[in-house]
Amino acid sequence: MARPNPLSDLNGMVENLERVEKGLHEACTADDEFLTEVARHLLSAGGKRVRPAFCLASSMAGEAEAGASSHEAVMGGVSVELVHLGSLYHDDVMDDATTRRTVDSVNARWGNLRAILAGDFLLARASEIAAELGTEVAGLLAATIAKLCEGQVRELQDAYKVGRSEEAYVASIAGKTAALFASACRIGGIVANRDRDEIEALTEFGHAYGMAFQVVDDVLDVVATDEQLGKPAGHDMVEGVYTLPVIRVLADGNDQLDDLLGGPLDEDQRLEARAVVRTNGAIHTSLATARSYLERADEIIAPLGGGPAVEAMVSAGNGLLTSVEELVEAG
Ligand code: GRG
Repeated sequence: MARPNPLSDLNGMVENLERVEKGLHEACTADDEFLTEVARHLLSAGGKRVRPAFCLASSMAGEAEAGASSHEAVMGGVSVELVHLGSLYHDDVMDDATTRRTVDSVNARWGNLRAILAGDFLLARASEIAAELGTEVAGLLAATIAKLCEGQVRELQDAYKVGRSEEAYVASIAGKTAALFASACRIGGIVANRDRDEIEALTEFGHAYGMAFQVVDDVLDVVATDEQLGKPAGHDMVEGVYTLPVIRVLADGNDQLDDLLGGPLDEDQRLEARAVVRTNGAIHTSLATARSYLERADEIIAPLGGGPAVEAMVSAGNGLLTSVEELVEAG
């Protein structure tokens, strides 16, 4: 399932993202050849570069035309993608993941120790770049990394908890995912010297979009195939991560799912659990929740006026939902 960059139709975005790519390549270069190889592994494997694209679009929000981004906006994009990459390195160690972006995960290829160190290296590079963009961006990025960790810890604390509440889920994804989208948009606004109220609106937009993004990601884990995801499907339930559709089926009193979950799953149990969640209305209500986050995102960004960047950011939300809705209907 191709999930392209949702902002690639914005004028200048393809070229701006090429500049981000160059910056990422340089940032992933270490004195040591081996560290360079490990640090570039997931970068070379692809990825949509969604967060840099939102940073770039935010830096042009409200302008009548979109085009070449400033150097600062490009480097803002590089810094947020490096944080994302670093978090994937660490996440794959925690999950003992074997595949990411259709290739071997870093831990699978080189072991946990090297994966953690290379992840740290990427975070250090992100911090270095953020510092070049000023103390506000540096402080923001550091606080964002802390929020990612807090969100992830919330998730770990709820592992295999069949009574996990929606509030606990929302608090976790706000930290582990929405915080970085919020900061990507905020950095775009800061480096473009936007008014403070515009910077706040961009931040809130990024947060709401990031919440929808994670809900969609969690629905995809249940409805998509391994090939479509580029990693094993249904892995969240195996890992004891009970996401919104699962929480809703359990809250509905589904005994079959309740009996299956609460501990590790074998292959048959994984397939059975997926089938229960897929055939229950929770997929549709979860997508409705994602839609309401996107509606909130659109409302927040409206005061920034029209212009191609804002229009692209709004239609990115529709694209996000359409791709998964099509998959649900086809499946
Ligand atoms: C030290 C920064 C740091 C974090 C430690 C491990 C951790 C705490 C946080 C993990 C957070 C995490 C993995 C959130 C999931 C975010 C998510 C939806 C990832 C998939 O994003 P895409 O679809 O992936 O943008 P691509 O491959 O396209 O970049």
